[in-house]
This record gives sequence, C-alpha cells and structure tokens, in this order.
Amino acid sequence: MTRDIHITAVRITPIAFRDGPLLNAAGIHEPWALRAIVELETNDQRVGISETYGDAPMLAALEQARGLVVGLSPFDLNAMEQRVHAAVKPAAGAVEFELAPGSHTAKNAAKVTSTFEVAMLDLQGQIVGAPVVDLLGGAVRDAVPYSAYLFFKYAEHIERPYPPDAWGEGVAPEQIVAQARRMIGLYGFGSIKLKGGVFPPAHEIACMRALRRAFPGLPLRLDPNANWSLATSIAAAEELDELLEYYEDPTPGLDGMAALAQRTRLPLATNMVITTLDEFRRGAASGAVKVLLSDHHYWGGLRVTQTLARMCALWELGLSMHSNSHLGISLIAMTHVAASIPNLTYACDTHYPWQEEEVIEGGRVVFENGSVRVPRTPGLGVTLDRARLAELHAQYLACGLRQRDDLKQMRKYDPSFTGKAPRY
Ligand code: GKR
Ligand code: MG
Repeated sequence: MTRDIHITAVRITPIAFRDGPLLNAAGIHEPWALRAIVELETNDQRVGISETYGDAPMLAALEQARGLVVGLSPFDLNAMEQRVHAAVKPAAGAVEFELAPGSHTAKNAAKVTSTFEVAMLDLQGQIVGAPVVDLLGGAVRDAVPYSAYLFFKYAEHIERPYPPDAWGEGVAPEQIVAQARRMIGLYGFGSIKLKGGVFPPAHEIACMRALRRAFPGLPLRLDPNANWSLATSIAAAEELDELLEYYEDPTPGLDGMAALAQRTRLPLATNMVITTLDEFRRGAASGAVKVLLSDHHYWGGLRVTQTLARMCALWELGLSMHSNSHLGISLIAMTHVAASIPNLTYACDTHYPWQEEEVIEGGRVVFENGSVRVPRTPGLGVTLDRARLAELHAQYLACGLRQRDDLKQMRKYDPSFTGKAPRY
C-alpha cells in the first residue's frame, strides 16, 4: 500500500538568516548565511523536509535534479541516488570556498542526494509512524552531545545591517573565556572547540591556556583550518600537548598532516583532508588522522554517514561531526544520524548557538546538558513554520548575497587582507 505513495512536487526555497561577525582562516562571516529548504510533496498530501546549502551553485544543482525524484516512492532511496549521481555533475569553473567542504561542487551529487534522502526519510517516517532514527536501525543513545563552538569575533558587522548580537567582542583570552561561560551557561555543553587560524598562534595558544584554567575538567579542541605551516603546527603541538582532546586541521594537505602526525602524540582530526570516500581510502591508510569529522550534508546523506562510521570503526578512527552555519532542520537530521552511530566518540560540532532565527514550528531546538534529545515522533519530528520560511526567503531576496565569500567580507575591514594560506 505504501508503494502507491509517490513524490509529486519539489519545492526549493533559498533563505538567508542573520549570522555573526565570526572570524576564521579565510576572513569573516558575512551578515547573512544562506541555506536552502527543500520540501518533497506526495500524492497523499504529505510533506518531507530537508535543509542544505543555499549558495548559487548548490541551488543550480538542486534545480537540475528536482525532476529526478518526482514519481519515486519515498522508499526508493537507491533509485534516487542512482539518478542523482548519473545526472548531477560538478559545476565547471565554480569558485569554491576552500574552508567549507560543503561548497565544493565536486560534491554536488553527494550534496543533492543527501538533501533528498533526508526529506524522503522524513516522509518514510511519517508513513510508517517511526522517527528517522528508527529507520536507521534505532537509537543507541537518547540524546546527542554537542560541543561549545567558540569563535574569535568582532562585536558588530562593519555594515551594521541589524543590531549587534548579544555575544560582544571575542578577541582577548578573557573574552573567549567569557564567550565559553555564556555558551556553556545557556546550553550546558561538556566540551569546547575554538575556531583558530585567525590570530598569531601564540595568541590562540594563550586562549587555549585560559580556557584550560577556566574549565579544568572539559575536553578542548583547536581548529586553525589549515592556516598554520607544518613548522608552525609542529612548534604549536609542543605547547598544546597537554591541552587538547584533538588537534583539528592545523596544517594543509594529507601529506602535511601525515608529517605532523610523526611529530606529535596529539590525535589529529580533520574535516578538510578527508571529505569523500575516495579521500578516505587514501587518507586512512596514511595514518595522518585519528579522528574524522563527518557531515551528512556533503558526505551523501544519513546512510552514507553510517557507512563512514563503520569504516572509521574498522580503521580505528574516532568520529565526530562537522558543521557550518545552519538551522534546526539540519540540527535534527544530525541528531537522528548521530543517535544511530555506536562509535560516535566525540561530541559533535554545531554552529547553532550563533543562530538567532529559526524556520521550524515551535522555534529553536532545545539543548539539555549540552545535548539534543532525539525526537520520538514520526519522521524528522520537526515541521516548517511557513510564516518564518516566507520571512527568511524575503531576507534572501533582499540581502543580495548569493555565495559565501569570507575573504571579500574581510577586505571591508582590512583592504590589505590577502587571505594567503597558510598565513602563519
Ligand atoms: O563557519 O567559519 C566557519 C568554519 O570555519 C567553517 O567554515 C568550517 O567549515 O566549521 C568548519 C570547520 O570545522 O572546519
Ligand atoms: Mg574543522
């Protein structure tokens, strides 16, 4: 009977939401983050939802693929994947944002597959009356732990497009500690990650030391996003040795990470040098990294993330989760898949505390003791707030941004900023 249900329409709505002046190796976040909300409608009037990247190349890939799912049953995940991989190709000449693997158009097919898969699983769950996590084999944990993801930041965007956020400036070590206190106070996180690669390494190490003093019991991570040379990364490793749970992407390239691994006992983690199954094949064998940050949005979906987890178990790699600026539909999809993975060895990253706006009914997702409870209601367990969707779409139309460009944004603050990498 469920085989009579099929997808009749695909709605793709680009949205923009406020994003803070967060600093990173490439520059600084623009005032608006772009996402796309995808809805799959069925002949029995159900709607399955998904959230993904909203940059222009991704919207073009989604547009190209929209017809591929029409007529399919929400249970035909394999057919959907085959069709998408046959039709969706990398965009020729696209400008990619090196820091965020989700912007690589070589991953277009995986990104589109993931988007449709989440919405189809949402439909499947609604049809059979089961939460997505049950369709993935069931929950091995009731709630998924996330970490406090700290950023160096300015108090306000240079263009002042809206009133400043409540976080204030985050540059000096004491400001970073205050940011961590506020984030942990609000959400209860039990581990801390600092996005580095922004200021000279000595300053970032001083911040890590300040965090260690302020939070003696909490695991700490530092992620310079490949903005440190190999020599700098080796020197910094000696100072970070006692401080870190893992050392994330300090230096560029698999060879660089492998050379660093020979010189430090810190576990190296990555969401930059292993971002596809092919890179996994080469990367795992190199021994360069001990921890992988998965991300269903660009690895190809929730089921591929489970496969990746099994591969990590086989290769004795730890598993964590990467994030970019996102809203609640992504957070809930991350939570369902993370709840289904026995060897999730570290709390996941999330940018969610930096986001003030939402597109789901009921408003923001709640954290309890740093974790998100896995929904037990059918499907993803969240639904779209149509009024908010319309407002965030209007913001997309008005903001004028169509592709993330942290370097261009940084040049508004410092016209001499080159974005040269590695910078230190
Ligand atoms: O949001 O600025 C940011 C991050 O730097 C992001 O672009 C990275 O992809 O969070 C990511 C990471 O862990 O590398
Ligand atoms: Mg990272």
